[in-house]
Amino acid sequence: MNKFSEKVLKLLADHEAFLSRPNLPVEENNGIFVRYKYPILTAAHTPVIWRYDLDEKTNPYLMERIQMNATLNSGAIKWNGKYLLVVRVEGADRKSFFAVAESQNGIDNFRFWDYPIVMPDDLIPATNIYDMRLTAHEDGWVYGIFCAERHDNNAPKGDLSSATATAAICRTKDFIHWDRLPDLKSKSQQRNVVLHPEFVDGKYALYTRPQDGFIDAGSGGGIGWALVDDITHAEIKEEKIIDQRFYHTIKEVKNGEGPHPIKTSKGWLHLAHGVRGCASGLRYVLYLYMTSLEDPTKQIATPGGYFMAPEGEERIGDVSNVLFCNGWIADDDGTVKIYYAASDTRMHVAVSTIDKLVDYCFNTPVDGLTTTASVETLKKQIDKNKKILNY
Ligand code: M1P
Repeated sequence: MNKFSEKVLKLLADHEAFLSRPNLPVEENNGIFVRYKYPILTAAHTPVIWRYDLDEKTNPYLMERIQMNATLNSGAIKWNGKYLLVVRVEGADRKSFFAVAESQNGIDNFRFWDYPIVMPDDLIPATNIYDMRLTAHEDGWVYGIFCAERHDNNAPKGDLSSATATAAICRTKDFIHWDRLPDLKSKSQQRNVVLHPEFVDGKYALYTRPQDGFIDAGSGGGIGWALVDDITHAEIKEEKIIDQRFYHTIKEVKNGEGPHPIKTSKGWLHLAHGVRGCASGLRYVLYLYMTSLEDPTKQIATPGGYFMAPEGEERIGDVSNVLFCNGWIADDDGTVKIYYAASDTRMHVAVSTIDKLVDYCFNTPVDGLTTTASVETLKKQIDKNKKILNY
C-alpha cells in the first residue's frame, strides 16, 4: 500500500473513532434537564467523502477541498425507530444546506447520510436556506418549513447585506425526495414559521414570526398564529399574536417558535427562543410555555425567564451567546430529547421528560415584569422554605 492510501485509511479510521465516541450525561442540579458532555454534531462530523478529494492525482496533499464551517439549527423527528436530524450545515462559503444525520439512541453516534438534501427551488431561487422545522402532519406528509433568504432588490446600490426572509415549505415521505411547495405568502417578512401537527377548524395552522425587516422583528409583536386553507398555496390572511414580547424580559427584542409543540394531557408544550440586546450583542435563550388543547392559541402556562441559556463553551462560536432550538423528540416513555445549537456553530442534546417540563411550566413563577414583583415572588418562596426548614 502506498503512503497516500495509508493516509486515507488513517483519516477514515480516525473519523470513525470520533463518530463512535459515547456521549456522557453531565451532572446538573436544576432538576429540569440533563445536558450531555460532547456536542452531537460539529463540522468535523461531516463525512470525509464530502470534504476530501480522495484521488491522489488531483489531491496529492490530501487537503480538505470543500471545508465545512458549522452544523446547527436542526429539525428533529423519530422515524422508523431512529432519531433523524435535518441539520443546517454551513460550508466555508457561508451557504447553508440541509443534510440528514441519524442515530440509534438520539444521544451519540450521529452519522450523516452520504448525500445532502437536494432541495428544489421555488419560482424565485433563494440564495440561502436554513433552520427547518419538521412536522409529521395528520394529513400523512412530513412537512419542512424553513427560511429562504434572498438579497433585497430594493436595497440601495452597493448595499450587499440587506436581505429578505420568507417561509419556504416542502414535504416528503422518505427524507430523500422532497417536494417544494410555493413559499408562504405574507404581508410581512417571516422567519421561524412552524406547522402545527393537527388540523384546526379543518385548516392547516402555522406559528409565525412577523418581522419588519430581515433582522428586526420591529412591529411584529411576537409569535403569531395563522390558519391556512391550502398548504399547497399557503397564504396568511389573518395573523394573531399568541406569545407577546415585553420590555425588559428575555424576549424583549424578538422571539420565535422552536419545533412544533408536543401534545400532552395538560396542554400543548411549546419551546421557543427569546432574544434580548446587551453591550456584547444579542443574547438568545430558550424558554417554554403551554397552550390549551381546546384552543391552541390560548396560553395556559407562561413560566418566567429562560429555561436554558448558553453555558461555558456554548457561549462561544460564530454568533456567540446564542442557544437556538428547532428540534425535539418525545419518546413513547415520556423522555424528551432537546436538540439545540450553541452559538450558531454546533449541535447539542439535553434530556428531560414531558412530566418534568409540564411541571416546570405550571410551577415556575411568571415574570411579574418589574423588580418589585420578582422580589415579592422570591420572598414568598423563602418564607415557605423557612417554615419547612423550621428557622
Ligand atoms: O444568530 C442567531 C439566530 O438568528 C436568527 O434567528 P431570529 O430570526 O430569531 O433572529 C436566525 O438566523 C437563526 O438561524 C440564528 O441561529
